Formats: sequence, C-alpha cells, structure tokens
Amino acid sequence: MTDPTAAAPTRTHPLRLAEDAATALAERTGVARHDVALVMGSGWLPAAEALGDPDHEFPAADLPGFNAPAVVGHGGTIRSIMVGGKRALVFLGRTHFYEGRDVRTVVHGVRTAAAAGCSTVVLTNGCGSLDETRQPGTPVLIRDHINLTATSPIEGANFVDLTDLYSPRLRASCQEVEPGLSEGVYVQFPGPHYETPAEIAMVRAIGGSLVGMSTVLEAIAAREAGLEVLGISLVTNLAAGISGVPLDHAEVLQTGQDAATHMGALLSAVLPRM
Ligand code: 8IG
Repeated sequence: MTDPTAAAPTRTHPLRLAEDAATALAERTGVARHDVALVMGSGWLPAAEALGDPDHEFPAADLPGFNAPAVVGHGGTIRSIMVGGKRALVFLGRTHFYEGRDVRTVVHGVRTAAAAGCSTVVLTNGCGSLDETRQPGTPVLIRDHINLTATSPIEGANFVDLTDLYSPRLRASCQEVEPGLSEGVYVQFPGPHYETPAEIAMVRAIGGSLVGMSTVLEAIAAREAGLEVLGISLVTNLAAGISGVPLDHAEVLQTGQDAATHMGALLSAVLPRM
C-alpha cells in the first residue's frame, strides 16, 4: 500500500529535480518568480551582506537536490532579497566540483534559478591572478573561460554554442558602473590543490589570466538553460609562482572582507540594468 499522505517523491532527472526545487522555493518564500540569481563564491559573503537584509533566508538543503552540509553550520544558504528593483535569489556557498559530487549537483543551483524564473545569473568567485598588477581585492570581469575539468554538465547530444557565453551586454553595463574594470579569461582547474608554478606558466601560454576551481561548469549549464551570464572574479591572491609567497586560504577571507563594500556596491548598481 502506498501512503496517500506521503510527500511526492523527489524526481531524479536534473531538470525535473530543478523544477521541484523551484516549486519548493516558491512555497518556502511565497515569491512566485525570481528575476536574477547570484552565486556568491569564496570571499563574497561580505559582499552579499552589503546588499542588505534578505526577506527570506534558509538552508539550501531544505530544497530538493541540494546537499545536506558535510559539517553542521557549513552548508549553503539561500536568500531572497529585492535589490535595485529585482527579485534576487542569492546562493551563499556553492557545491564545488572538487568535492567529488557529480556535476549535476554542481550546477543544480543554476538550473533551479532557471526553473524559478530567473533570466540572468551572476556567477562570482575568488581566484588567483597571473597578472601581478591585479592585487588582491581587484574585481575582474570574466570575458571567456577555459574548461580544464575534462567534463560538462550537459548530458546527451546537445551541442550548445558558447560564443559570447559571458554576456557582452552585461559586461558593458558593469563598465558603465565602474569605468576601467579589467577583463580576463578564467581557467577552471579541478582542484582542490592550487596550481604548480609550471601549471601557471601553461595557463599563460594557453591564454588564461585568472585561475580558480568553480564557475565554468555552472556557466555552461546556465547557457544551456537559456540564462544570460555575468561572471565576476575577485582576485584574492596572485597565482602560484607569481609573487613568491605560498597561497593561503585566510588571504581569501580577508580579501573578501576588505572588498565587501566595493563588491556590494558594484552588484547593487548593475542589477537594475539587467
Ligand atoms: I580564492 O590561485 C582562489 N581559488 N585553482 N588557484 C585556484 N583556485 C583558486 C585560487 C588559485 N585562488
């Protein structure tokens, strides 16, 4: 006998699972549709705080398909907040490819955002810079990427075009808000270790200027889902072998704290232009 009072089982196909998460999000918040999603990367929590007080905040794991935290208190958090006239869905903390979860889980937030009505996603991250003139605390617009994960979030023969993946229109909006913002090519490594100096020399040779462990797979899934993508990296360290000092995660957190007001203001000013 099936129990007629039991909750409907969560569906497993990635797009159905994202629809189920979007339905649960609408029930949880009372907000039928969101306009834009923000994925806040390493060092970006203080920038999210600078956006103001959210109307709703709850553990991501309350929605279908999001991971329960591996460590109590260290799971992702979802917020719903009005910023610049837009209803924003903010993901604090993402599932990283280096956690060894399947790629479906890595991009579930982006697919949920699309199912929740978002037409735009802002993917942020903390990264290493190959250019030593970009000191920690410098925001860089992602102009293009190189995927070194050797995988894709797309399943089946869907030959998605990635030309202009990182919206020229949204990059121009950022340039209007902050003239002189620099742009770079973001290279995603699998991690979780940082690169060797020889690997950074390779990145330079293949045309990369920023290195990190996120964003690329989410951007591809976002394009597949029809979202407009804005990518913003916050330089938190110089890449291995550039400055001569070892890389340190504490640097990431401190840089985010120091840049919070700047990054929060940049996001707040760009959202109304979306
Ligand atoms: I924050 O220098 C941050 N994340 N791969 N290399 C890679 N990821 C990073 C780095 C970095 N800094």
